[in-house]
This record gives sequence, C-alpha cells and structure tokens, in this order.
Amino acid sequence: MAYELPGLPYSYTALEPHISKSTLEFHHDKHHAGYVSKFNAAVKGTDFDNQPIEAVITSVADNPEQSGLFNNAAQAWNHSFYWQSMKPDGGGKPSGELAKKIDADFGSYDQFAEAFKSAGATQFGSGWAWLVLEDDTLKVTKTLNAVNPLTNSQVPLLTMDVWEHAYYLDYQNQRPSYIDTFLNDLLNWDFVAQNLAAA
Ligand code: MN3
Repeated sequence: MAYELPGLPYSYTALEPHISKSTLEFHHDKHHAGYVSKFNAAVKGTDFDNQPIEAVITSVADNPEQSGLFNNAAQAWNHSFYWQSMKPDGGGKPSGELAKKIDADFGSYDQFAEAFKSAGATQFGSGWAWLVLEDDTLKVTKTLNAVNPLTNSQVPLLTMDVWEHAYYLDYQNQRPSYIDTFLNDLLNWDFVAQNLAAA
C-alpha cells in the first residue's frame, strides 16, 4: 500500500515572511514528494510493503544494503514531522506542564533554546535538530542526513530541518538566522505537547 504524501497543515503562504511560499513549494512539492515517491518505489514488492513507515525505518536502519530504502523512508517521515513542528504565529516559550518539564530537564527555557540552536548550527552538512524524550527525560539531539530518533529508541517531539534546501531561498547561507526564526516565530509547542502526552 503506497505511503501518501501528506499535505501541508497550513497554506503555502502561512509562514510568511519567515518561510516563503517559494520555499514551501520546492520543499514540500519537490523534495518531500521526491522522498515519498522513491520510498514507495523502493518498498514495493519487499517484505516491508504493508508495514507502517515507522516499522520500515527501525527495521532497516542498521542494514547498509537497505540504505536507499532507509534514507527515503526516514526523509518521508522526517518531513511530515517537520511541517507539524511549525505553525503560523508559533515560537516563543511553552506554557503549562510543558514549560515545567522544560525547566526541570534543561534548567530553563533559555538553556533549552541554546542547546537547540547549537544542535542545529553545529550539525555539519545536512541533517536535523530534535527535541526527544528518552527515559522520561527531554533531550536535544542532532542527526546526519536522514537519520531520526526512532532508530535510537527515542520519542521524537519536535524537529527542525537544517538541510540547505530548508532555508537557502530565504536565508541563503545564514543558517543561524533561520534557526532563530524557527525558535522565535515558527515552533509549534502544541505539537510538542501532543507528542509528549502520547509518549
Ligand atoms: Mn528538507
């Protein structure tokens, strides 16, 4: 059964001026769509054909012979998760139970923000920054290329794409500016809270 490309959870102009319509059109309609169609082609006829995409990702993560299937499955999943990690008028500090959990596990919101910025800025080349839950504790991590926390038995709560295609049209080589904007204007804490509650 083919995995379907999910639509964006907002309009193509909804994140402007922070992320342009042009970026979302290329990023969703070309990059994300490309991963989805390559994943569907790679999984077709294999033992994984009818499995949930998360099961495919964790099953083939450690098998170098399945790297094509892994990379496209993980990138299809990562992008779906990334769209939901942003919202119009997002960003800033979380509230309620989530704010308390951030304070308890990082010391303060500012310490979380510094850790997240650093993860995104220091991921050399292409990859992702994440907020995850591991053994009931919040952690910030970064991953290379398509790798995601599902392969480390961590629960993903939030992600930020730091591949150049995520920000180059709007920020050129200024990755730190994109990261600041993600934290201040885009981050969807409702999605984080929902993932934490389900964990
Ligand atoms: Mn991307």
